[in-house]
Amino acid sequence: MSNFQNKKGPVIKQFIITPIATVDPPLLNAVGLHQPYALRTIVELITDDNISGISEIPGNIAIDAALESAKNLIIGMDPFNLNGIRQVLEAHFGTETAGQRGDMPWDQRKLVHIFSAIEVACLDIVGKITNRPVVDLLGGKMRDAVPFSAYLFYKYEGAGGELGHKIDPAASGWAAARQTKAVDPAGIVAQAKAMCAEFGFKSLKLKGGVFDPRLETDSIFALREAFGPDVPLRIDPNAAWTIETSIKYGLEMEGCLEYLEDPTKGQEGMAVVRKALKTPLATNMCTTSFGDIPSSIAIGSEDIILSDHHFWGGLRSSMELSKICQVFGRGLSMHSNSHLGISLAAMVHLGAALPKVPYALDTHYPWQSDEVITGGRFKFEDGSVAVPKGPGLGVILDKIALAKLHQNYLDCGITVRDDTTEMKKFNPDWKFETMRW
Ligand code: GKR
Ligand code: MG
Repeated sequence: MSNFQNKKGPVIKQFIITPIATVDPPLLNAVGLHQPYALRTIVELITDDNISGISEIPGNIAIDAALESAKNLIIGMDPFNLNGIRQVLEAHFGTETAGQRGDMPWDQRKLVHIFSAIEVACLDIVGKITNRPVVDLLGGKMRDAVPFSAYLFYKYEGAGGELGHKIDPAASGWAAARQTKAVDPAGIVAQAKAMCAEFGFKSLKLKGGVFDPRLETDSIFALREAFGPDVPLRIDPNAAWTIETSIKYGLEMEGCLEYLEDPTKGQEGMAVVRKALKTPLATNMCTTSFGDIPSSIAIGSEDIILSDHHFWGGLRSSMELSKICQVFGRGLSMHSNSHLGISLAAMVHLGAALPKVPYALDTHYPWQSDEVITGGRFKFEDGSVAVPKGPGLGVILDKIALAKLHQNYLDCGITVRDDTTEMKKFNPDWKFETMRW
């Protein structure tokens, strides 16, 4: 037997799950309003030779319980054996259907979240053991920095966190703009200017599905007017528009949009809209898993899939998705939810490994002010983030910040994301309606 076969691999000996709550301003979407804190869960895996790997996923009490239930299955496994880990988790959680994703703009499935958390932390460990960055484990770096898009939101006044819907009078620069109300085209243009001045973004995405599509379409025209025809624009109503509304306003915005994201619900509806428009359609809602690909291809529901490693089962699955997109002529970009630097680092490694990045990726990062890694928040240059240097993810967990954000979680009392209940505080009659307009 060779030395290689004799060598015993590392094993995972500790699995630490820490729910955290991070300050989030009152951003509006089709479901309602962001709560004053966004939930994330930080996972740390530690091997028998004390190598630690970390990851971050969207948090809620059910996901944390699911992670907890996977703990004893994963302890004792080799972090290099991601196929084996996946098999164990599939046997534990069973097959998930597309329906389990739910109607919300964000995904409710468990297996994909849990595998993503474990896979990213294992890749961080493997990178540290082999002294290679995660991008190399995904096949190698195709670019040194990854471009992101500005993510504009209609919003109420407020800074989030303890201040809730109040503002911090001491804030300046983007921190001041981040708490400013934006409920009309002029507010969105001012927000876009402040965000681009701070982060240097070269593309703009507007979260829609909030107000009458007339006002939202006018916001796009106002952005076009303010930024000129060379800045790519997108709008994402999160499927709140009917097919007729999507076609009507889609035709109005024809020639003005880089892509129209999830105007309407479901692959069939998207396919009808897509046939009526020249503007490409993108989705993070109707084609969200490998099981959705055959029908997407058969009926032509979108042009661009907005992947998200938290929802597609990790970074390697996202690389597999990129191959499928290439074969079937789909573009690929990335979706985002409120997140901190561990998720951003993983997105950047993935973005750097993809064969092509034809569209700047989504990120909510400018809306967050907290951080859970040492060295502070990531810097954006000209709208891009450089691939972190160092082995693995190239970021280190800040244990003091983690403890503070965990305390926020314990104090704030939020255990699930619930934008509808938050909105009812302003409008008691509010209810979430799929296809409101
Ligand atoms: O943060 O309100 C939000 C977004 O609406 C988010 O939840 C969506 O998942 O950004 C997302 C999207 O592109 O649909
Ligand atoms: Mg979207």
